[in-house]
Amino acid sequence: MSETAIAAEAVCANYINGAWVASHSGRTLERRNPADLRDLIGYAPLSTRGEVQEAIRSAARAFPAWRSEPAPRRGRILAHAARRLEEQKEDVARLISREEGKTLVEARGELGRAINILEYTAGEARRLKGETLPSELPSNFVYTFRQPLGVVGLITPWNFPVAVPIWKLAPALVCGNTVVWKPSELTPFCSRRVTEILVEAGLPAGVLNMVNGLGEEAGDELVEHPAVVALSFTGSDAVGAAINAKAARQLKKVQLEMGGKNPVVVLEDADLELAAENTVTGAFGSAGERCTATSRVIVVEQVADRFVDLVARRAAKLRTGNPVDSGSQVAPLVGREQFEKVIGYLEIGKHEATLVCGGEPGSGADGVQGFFVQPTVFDHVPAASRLAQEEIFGPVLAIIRVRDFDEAMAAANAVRYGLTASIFTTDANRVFQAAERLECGMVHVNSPTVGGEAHVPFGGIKGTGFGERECGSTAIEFYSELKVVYVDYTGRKREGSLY
Ligand code: UN1
Repeated sequence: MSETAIAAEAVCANYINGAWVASHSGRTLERRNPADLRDLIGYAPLSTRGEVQEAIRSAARAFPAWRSEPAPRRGRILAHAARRLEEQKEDVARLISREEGKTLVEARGELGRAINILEYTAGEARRLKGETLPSELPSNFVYTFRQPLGVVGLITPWNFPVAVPIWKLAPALVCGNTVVWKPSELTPFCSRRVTEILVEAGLPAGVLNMVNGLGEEAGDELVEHPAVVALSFTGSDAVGAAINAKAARQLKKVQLEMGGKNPVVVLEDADLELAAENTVTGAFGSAGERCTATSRVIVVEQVADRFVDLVARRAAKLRTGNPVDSGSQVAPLVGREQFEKVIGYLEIGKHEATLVCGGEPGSGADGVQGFFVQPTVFDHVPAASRLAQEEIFGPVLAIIRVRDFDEAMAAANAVRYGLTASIFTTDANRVFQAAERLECGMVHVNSPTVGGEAHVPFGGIKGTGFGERECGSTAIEFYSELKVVYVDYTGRKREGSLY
């Protein structure tokens, strides 16, 4: 279809200065249901830098009034948004499934998390606290309090098109910042819905601006524009590093949440059934398209054959298929680019390791064409191979065999990422030793590598994370500035001095 033939209403609008406005770039990206390529959803506009600048100006104008709004009132808007999202939950879950491809069950899970974040952050509005400190000086009162940063730029991915934007937007807004949000161009209809819900909940014009577009154009304008004082980004480490390098020149505050190569460590004393069950959940849930997905298993040789067998049996039973059907357990990948990348890794894996199951594209309902990949397990994966080192973001699991606990810790840490790790063991000492030694931001014991909660900080170290953690109390720290105030109430010239 030529660009001119696209009906205007099929293209998502941007939301700038309290109004839905069509992009005038004349460029769009087509979005089809990844489970059924016959289903055309619509188009994302690829907005220009000028349109992003307009959104930034709108956010800057709205800032003085929004920062003066009492925080509990800002929080109430988030509480309204939580209720709206709850009311629309089933409908939004279907939209996520259709546009991003995850199963309906997974989409409902994502929305449950988004609602929790809105509720939690609404409560945080009443707890934006500072501290009081004693001074060495007589009759001096010292206190700290938090202030907003200004206009913040948010750049979000497609794999959690509602929850991740909300976990950035909610704390940014509650702290009194105004926002320009550049969502992924692959999920424009979910982004539109998130914006609608927040706006209908009562956000004043200009406080939230949403501009669709490409990272290298619309996103880059946010990174480079001097009026944007802070950036929060979730996506690949290559893009994150580039954002940070540019933002550093203007000393912008930056928060990056990037890739993962998360291991499950299975020791000889583990409950192997439990370990296999949780490995499969972590590796193949959301088709492996989450930064916390399990992509490596590090298993001690003594139990490796038994463990691999248990995993393979479970993986072989999982069915790909239409994500809205309750019988489908493995969702399609989000789009062609991701699909081709993952298929490429299947070929790499066949050369580097031993294929245990899967290894081919999967099929949709009744042979409908979609971006399905069979859940795939490779065994005897060399620790330095590409399969063991690179983030695949698909339903592909690499099994690495080691001799003992020490070797397991070394293998777990021998990647450039550090988001999550799980350990399966019944030895309490090993649990605490592993918690200390694993180089990552989040450790799970006898449970999958995925998942988190609204009030718990989320993020990683090494090539995964930069800046404060998202969610929980650390999100408030990122989106606000701490100010220290000294009040001398002696009413006379200071006696003594401070150094
Ligand atoms: C989770 O597994 O807890 O992009 C959610 C991502 C993450 C969200 C993961 N930021 O996959």
